[in-house]
Amino acid sequence: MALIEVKVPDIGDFDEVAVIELLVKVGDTVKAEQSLITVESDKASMEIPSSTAGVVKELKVALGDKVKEGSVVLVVEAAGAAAAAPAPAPAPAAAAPAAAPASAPAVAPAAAGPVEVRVPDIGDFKDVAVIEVLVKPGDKIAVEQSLITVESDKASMEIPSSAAGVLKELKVKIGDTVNIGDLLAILEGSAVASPSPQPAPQGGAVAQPAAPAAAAAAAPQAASVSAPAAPAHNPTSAPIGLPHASPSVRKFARELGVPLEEIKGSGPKGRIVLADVQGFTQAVMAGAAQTRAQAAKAPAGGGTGDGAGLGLIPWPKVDFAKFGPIERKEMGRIKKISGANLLRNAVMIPAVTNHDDADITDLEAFRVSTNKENEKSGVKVTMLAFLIKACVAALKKFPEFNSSIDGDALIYKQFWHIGFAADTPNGLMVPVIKDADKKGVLQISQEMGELAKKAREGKLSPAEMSGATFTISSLGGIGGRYFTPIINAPEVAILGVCKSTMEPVWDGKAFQPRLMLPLSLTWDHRVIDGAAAARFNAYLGQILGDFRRVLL
Ligand code: CAO
Repeated sequence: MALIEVKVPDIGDFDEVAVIELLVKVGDTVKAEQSLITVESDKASMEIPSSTAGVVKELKVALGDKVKEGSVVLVVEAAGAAAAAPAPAPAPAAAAPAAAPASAPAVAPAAAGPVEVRVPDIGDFKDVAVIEVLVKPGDKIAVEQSLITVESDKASMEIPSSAAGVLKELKVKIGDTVNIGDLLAILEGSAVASPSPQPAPQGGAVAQPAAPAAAAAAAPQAASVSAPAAPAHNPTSAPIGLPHASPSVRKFARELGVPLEEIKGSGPKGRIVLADVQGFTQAVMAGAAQTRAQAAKAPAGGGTGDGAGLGLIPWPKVDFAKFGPIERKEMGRIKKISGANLLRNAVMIPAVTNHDDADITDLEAFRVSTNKENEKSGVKVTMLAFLIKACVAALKKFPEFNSSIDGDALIYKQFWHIGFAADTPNGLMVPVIKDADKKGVLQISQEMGELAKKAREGKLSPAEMSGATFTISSLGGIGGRYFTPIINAPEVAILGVCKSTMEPVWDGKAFQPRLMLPLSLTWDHRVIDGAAAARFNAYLGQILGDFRRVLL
């Protein structure tokens, strides 16, 4: 194993640049060309890539340090072939491009007629994307004034004007890709930089991975314009200036469609870091924040149901009568209320559903015999009552399923109130069996019968429908195989149950006829992960397979 010093390669004309982000830490495994740090001057920000693959042994720079070509960034323990590779030699300075802004262009006498401004040498970069347009037709442009910002995956840079004059026509727009020599703008010229930008000879810098020299090849950089300290997010406030973020953060935000200019940066000088973009996205998804676009579209008092508040295209409006006879019926009150709740829960909860089967052969036999014995009592023991007891046991074993999100915290409830979905002529209702942990299956069956009857008669009180910590939705009496129930917020999970069927199950020697119950557990991924959900279902299956386990 060889220890290799990774150094700052040729970064063009820039003498000393500040380290503004550390993208790796000691112990990390890095690939060749992986970005290690972000540096920034007043002209550009760029990520410095690793020249070798290996494990980071020592970081030689800290935030705020100044580095230049040849400065050691870190020490990597390289493995295999990479170990044999020499430490990256600083690239020859020959790469410094002709259009490097540091060498102020001389201004030639006024040019008559229109003047073309083209993309100067931007090093090894090909097809870089235009991410910002900084001027508009009619603007008076000074020599070296930035016209557009372009960005690769490693660096962002502003492209300066080589001439002064009035902008007559802009030849590029956001999203276009540009290369050296592409026509950017036409000015009604008054002065031309001399010499006008020419593709520079491709020097050593281009051999450097990610060629940060290309960033230096360009002029003042949008991301480096120090944005004033950003206020807390307020979607109605005006933009706070050009966002201050590294290229990778910009790229990440762009991929998610996140408006970077609306994010408050938590890095040095208000710089937007990856965590800020993630935090903002989570807040918007949870409804705790809105983008300016959402705020502009959202009607006062909430959504209209047409998707505008979500930034979606409007709901299709179709004149159905054109296609055949129709009848219009207002939706009932319960359908309207439950519909609004279901929509919110479906949109706001990152929900995942795990499907599983439980062997209830013995449990069903026990249920049938119990009902025979209790025929006279008039209380029928239902499979759902057993499921409620089994779920309580699983909720006790996996307490996060019985929790609720409260801001950045989880509320773990020390009570087990189980809601069950009841199909009524007026729509879906969810009565709640309170303190199901303290009740027997017979009592639960009896209460369920009473609550389901009340639900169908529209006589449930609000108290009888509140306080649930977990819900079961059973379609077992009707049919179906699996489905994906929607979580009943602020709960974090719901169990869907379908019709049990006799199936051939392999016992290691032969197929046995077993009564299998399909289970569909939907869970909130902010609170629960897939492994926990699989364990919850497996445990539930064990209990339903042998109900004596409830006692353990
Ligand atoms: N597999 C096979 N059969 C089942 C079963 C299962 N998982 N669960 C119940 N059954 C059978 C029962 O054995 C019973 O059959 P018998 O009449 O022959 O004894 C029949 O189905 C009715 O069962 P039940 O009276 O025990 O009622 P239940 O406990 O299944 O359901 C209630 C009660 C209120 C949940 C139900 O009436 C209901 O409304 N279900 C619909 C819930 C719903 O709409 N969920 C979807 C919400 S998302 O839109």
